[in-house]
Amino acid sequence: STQLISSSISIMILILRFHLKGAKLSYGTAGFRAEASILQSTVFRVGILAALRSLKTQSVIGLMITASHNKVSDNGVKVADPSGGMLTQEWEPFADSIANAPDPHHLLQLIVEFVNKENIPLEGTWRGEVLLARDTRPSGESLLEAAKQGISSIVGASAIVMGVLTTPQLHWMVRAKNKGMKASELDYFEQLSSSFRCLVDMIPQGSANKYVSGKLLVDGANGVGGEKLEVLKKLLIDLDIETRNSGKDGVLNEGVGADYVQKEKVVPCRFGPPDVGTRCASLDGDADRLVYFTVLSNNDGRINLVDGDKMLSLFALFINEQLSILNKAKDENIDKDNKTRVGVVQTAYANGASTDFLKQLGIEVVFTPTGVKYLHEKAAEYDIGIYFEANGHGTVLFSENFLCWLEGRISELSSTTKGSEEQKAALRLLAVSQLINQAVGDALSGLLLVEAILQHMGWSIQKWSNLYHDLPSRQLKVKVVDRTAVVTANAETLVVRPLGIQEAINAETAKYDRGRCFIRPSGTEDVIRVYAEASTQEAAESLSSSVARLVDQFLGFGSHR
Ligand code: G16
Repeated sequence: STQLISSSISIMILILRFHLKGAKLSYGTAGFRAEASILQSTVFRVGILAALRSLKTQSVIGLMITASHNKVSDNGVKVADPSGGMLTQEWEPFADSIANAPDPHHLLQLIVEFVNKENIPLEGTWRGEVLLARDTRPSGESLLEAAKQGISSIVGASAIVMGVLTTPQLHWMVRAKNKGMKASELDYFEQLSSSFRCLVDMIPQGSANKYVSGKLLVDGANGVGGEKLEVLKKLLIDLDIETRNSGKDGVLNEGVGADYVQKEKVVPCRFGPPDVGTRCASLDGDADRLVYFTVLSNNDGRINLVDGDKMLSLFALFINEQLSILNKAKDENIDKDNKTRVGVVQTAYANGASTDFLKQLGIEVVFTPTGVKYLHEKAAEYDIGIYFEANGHGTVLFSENFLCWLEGRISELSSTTKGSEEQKAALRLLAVSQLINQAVGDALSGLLLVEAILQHMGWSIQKWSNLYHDLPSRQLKVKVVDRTAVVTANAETLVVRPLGIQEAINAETAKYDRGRCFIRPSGTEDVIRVYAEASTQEAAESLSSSVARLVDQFLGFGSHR
């Protein structure tokens, strides 16, 4: 079409400025990530993709510039679909091919072919709209500019710059805008704070114990999450939060943040012996992950980690409790054949003890490969789907059907038994659905839900942590010549290629009591990850080191760390 040709011309011109530099890129676990200086062309091209996605879906799309937990010199780009979730996996091959097109001619050809194949309407009244945001990385500003140019190279498409946001805030805004709801940053903060308030107001008399009024210390990873928490906490009268590592004097993700705390199991910078006994939490670089911890008293910098699995368990317990209050009161005719389906989604990284605990609660547990895009998709199959990676990335999804039923039940109970336990349980579930981000895992909304539930239960972090005892585990990463040489199956628990390595891993694992071990190529770093679990910490360390050596042997040179 004429428009495509004219937009193609602007692509041609711009691409000369944004030419491809460096390595082959892949959309990976969560978008393209690399050293920031080679990303201009990639981000420009993803801008084009986002505009086309907006035209295809006739909806608002999001584009986020972030490399989340990676080091500050890296950056990345990912796309949020109309639902606020991750870009549909069906478009990932197109993303890969345009990101790696060697020259403007090839790029143009790929775009034209794709527009035709997908029947993307270029001439309708909807011209495409993309919300753009970035985290606090210094390279973000110029990459955002490249994204803007990419979007506007599709004639008529508009790029709306939302500025510095957490990744989940942008996803939330995309979802809200497409649902015709209020979608500003202030609306986000107001929704979180009012639903939190609602949960706190319905706490049963006498259950809130003294500890909860104690301070919560939050490590902001020297990133955007700390900044935003400072704003949010002004709206929260029931929480005493002290934010550290909010970016003023430290480097993003360096010795701080949820990834560091969870992997190394040590205190982040600016936490130490005076904090023993205090409830602490850590956000990652773009605030889509959250872990809790306490500082151990032996003064060696080690922590008791309360990870994504424990958060998931806490949420599952609370939701189950509310459902059983609601179901107890249920009229024989209501929802008789339609029992609420609650499902939990985990990955191979989930601690074995957490899976046992959840199964004992009678909850259905399923596994997917790493990457919230997989977990989210699976969780959406349930009435209430709770998903978490051990690294603290996750959320709780409520189906439209369930919410519709719940709202009906609330109005019915308001006219019959107003103020009853059943009505409160229903209202709590509704508040949870408004508090916890329905688009993607969100450290800020997750933190408020944890705090509300702890207050509701009257639990200390120790009590929460004692729900079950984690099996000792260790995670390592190994540099190899080509990480794509590792191909896995069965939710990443089995290596199919290179041949022979799985047998070697099995033989090693069999030497350890309660041993479990798997390897997988990272989708965000150029490494192979090794995870090992066993009945003692020494055994977990030893199993992970032996398997890391196997990875070295099978996949080339390099020393693991
Ligand atoms: C991203 C993904 C997560 C994943 C993590 C690590 O998190 O969203 O689902 O667990 O990367 O992935 P990998 O082990 O493949 O490197 P984030 O917080 O970095 O966006």
